[in-house]
Amino acid sequence: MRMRAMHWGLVGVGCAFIALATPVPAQEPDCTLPVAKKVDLEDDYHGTKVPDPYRWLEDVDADDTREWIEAQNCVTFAYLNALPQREAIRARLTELWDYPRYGTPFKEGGRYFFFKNDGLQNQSVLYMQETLEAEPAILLDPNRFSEDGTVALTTLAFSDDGNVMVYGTAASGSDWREFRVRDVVARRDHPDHLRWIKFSGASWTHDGAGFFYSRYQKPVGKDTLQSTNRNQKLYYHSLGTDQSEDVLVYERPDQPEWGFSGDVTDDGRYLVVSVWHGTDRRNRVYYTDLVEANNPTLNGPMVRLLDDFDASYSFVGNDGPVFYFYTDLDAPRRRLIAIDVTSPEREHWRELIPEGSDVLNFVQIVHNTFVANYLHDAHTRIALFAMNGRHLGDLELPTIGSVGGVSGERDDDEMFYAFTSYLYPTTIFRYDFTTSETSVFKSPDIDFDPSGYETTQVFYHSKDGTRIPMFITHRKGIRLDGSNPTYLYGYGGFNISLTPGFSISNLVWLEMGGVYAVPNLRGGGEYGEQWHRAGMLENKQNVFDDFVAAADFLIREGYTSTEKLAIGGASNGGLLVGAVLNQRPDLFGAALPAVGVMDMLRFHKFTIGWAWVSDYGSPDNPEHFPFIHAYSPLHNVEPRTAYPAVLITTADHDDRVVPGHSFKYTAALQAAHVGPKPVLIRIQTKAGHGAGKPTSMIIQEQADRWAFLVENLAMEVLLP
Ligand code: X97
Repeated sequence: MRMRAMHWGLVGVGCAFIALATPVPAQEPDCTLPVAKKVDLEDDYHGTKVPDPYRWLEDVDADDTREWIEAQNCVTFAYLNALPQREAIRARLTELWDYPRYGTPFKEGGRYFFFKNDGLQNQSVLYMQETLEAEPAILLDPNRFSEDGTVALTTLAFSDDGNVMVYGTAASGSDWREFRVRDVVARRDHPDHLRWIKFSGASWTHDGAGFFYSRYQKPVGKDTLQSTNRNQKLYYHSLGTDQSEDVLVYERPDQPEWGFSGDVTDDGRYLVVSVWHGTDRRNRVYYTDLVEANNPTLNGPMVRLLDDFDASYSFVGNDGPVFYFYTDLDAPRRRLIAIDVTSPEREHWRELIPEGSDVLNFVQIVHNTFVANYLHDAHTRIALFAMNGRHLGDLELPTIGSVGGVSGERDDDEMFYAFTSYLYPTTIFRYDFTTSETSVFKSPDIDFDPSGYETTQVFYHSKDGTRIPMFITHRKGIRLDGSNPTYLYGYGGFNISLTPGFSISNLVWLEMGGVYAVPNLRGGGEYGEQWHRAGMLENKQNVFDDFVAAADFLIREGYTSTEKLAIGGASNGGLLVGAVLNQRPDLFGAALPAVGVMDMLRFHKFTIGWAWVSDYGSPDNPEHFPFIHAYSPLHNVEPRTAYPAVLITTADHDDRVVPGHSFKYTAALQAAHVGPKPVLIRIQTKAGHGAGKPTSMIIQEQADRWAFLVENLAMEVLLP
């Protein structure tokens, strides 16, 4: 590797101006787009030399990077502030957002708990009540964690009797968690305080004396927001002790990339440990016998039940030594099996629910019934099965949509679930197993009439002929004359499915006359593991082809035209937008890549990035390098190209996809861009990858996105 300073570019900034959660002052700041300096640095990948002139932007705390960030935000916010519709959009978002909404209630130790947001509260509040009719009381209000709502509540885990709970918090959107313990009856915290937790839940032993959780070593040296996460260890924390006294339950120093997720079974008898290796869906399953639920043995041997890493196995529940899993072993759309751990050989496994034509998304046991959540063409179907696998029937759902947040225990007679769709505000339903009746439990009190809009599901053919589903939502009666502003949003990776969901942000887009289109690209989980594999590793280009084919379809069918078409995506979807922009800069009017993986040659060097090698492959592998290099957004920006209007977004505390990806990509795109359209980056402070973001910040960001599209798709907007 050679390194020599080439040309120290102009960093002409006349203002110190950073992203604020509150509206910025109207006064015009004096700033110009900084030309990022280029350094003469090159890496050799298996014989191919690849320059990395903006490597310095990876060091987010260096003075020159901070200057660059300030200058970029200065220019971006000056631009956004001057957009005529921005304030009206923000006001409309705020107005529509302001309605009370509830999460799915859940029962713990005989009491009910639920989340509620009054409307504009930055974080939803946790309530408890003795019965569904009783007056609810606040158990925990995350809005009190911080002044500006940037500390969010994450993990929740109750003891078996429901009298004490562990809760996790995340500051400024980081993946790092701190755990605390709260007495549910006294509604006061215990002194326990645990740190350096990531990618972990918590699970109590049934004596209520403590819980299992997983953590990393406290990072040394390098920034906690950049250093790599390896060597996760499984611990047991005894209530009332210092974290330094936690008992190490399992570690694998010989396998630094393995992680461990421990769950105590509902009967308190076993600790089931899922061993994960990054985002690979295949896992291992180990367990240890706690022997006595109320006097558990913590140091029993760890039994390696499923140690072949040949498929994904998700633990559902158990009847004594009989463990139930849903798995994709020999079944890419998954099935439910039972393994008796006293005779664990494969020939003794029993299949309870065979693979069907729909993907088995997840399974829970409520009322001694398997509640199976299937995806049929990317929308939910719920089927009920007896414990012996007999199909009892399907639940009737209101329309094409998604069911999430199913709650209920094995001995309950009722379950609750949330139903949502593009035009169906999230509603909580109660199902009574004794009468087989479904009723609306909580419907959102929202001033929205869906009858003026419609969602259709279309199927189009991608480049290689594959049939891809796409949801299209818009006002009824639009003319298919190519004039409609259209927002095409995709993801395409990691077996993640984009299923229909209600969002106020999208509603405002629809109100402004926009079309909202979501194709279910390959790489996702919509049709099972085969669909996922068709969009990963050397097949990743299929994802981009599917997205481009969606754009072609929308133009061909008269929904929109290039000048009126915007694309968007976040995280792996930000990579999608970046890659497609390079391949088809002529096809779109605007693009919104958010928190994207843009440097495909160095993604594995930061935080949990190495985990994505399962989907992306590794640039260090000579067989993978060519297909990765061929689409990496940073490395395929074409010099002297007129790009569409681009608003790149990232945040300073994003430790899932570090902001350096977006910084380097912005510098490259701005240097290459020769057209009249703006290419800008908006860098949010005190925010991360997205989870836990306060409502006020979401609204401000969304107003900026829509205002950017209104301007650059030349929309005429009349908001109510
Ligand atoms: C992640 O990067 C999650 C990182 C940590 N993590 C794993 N495996 C998960 C996990 O490496 O949380 C996992 C969770 C959900 C989906 C897939 C993997 C895990 C699994 C079992 C037990 C414990 C942990 N993710 C990807 C991401 O954020 C997508 C989904 C989660 N990306 C950002 C991919 C590229 C851009």
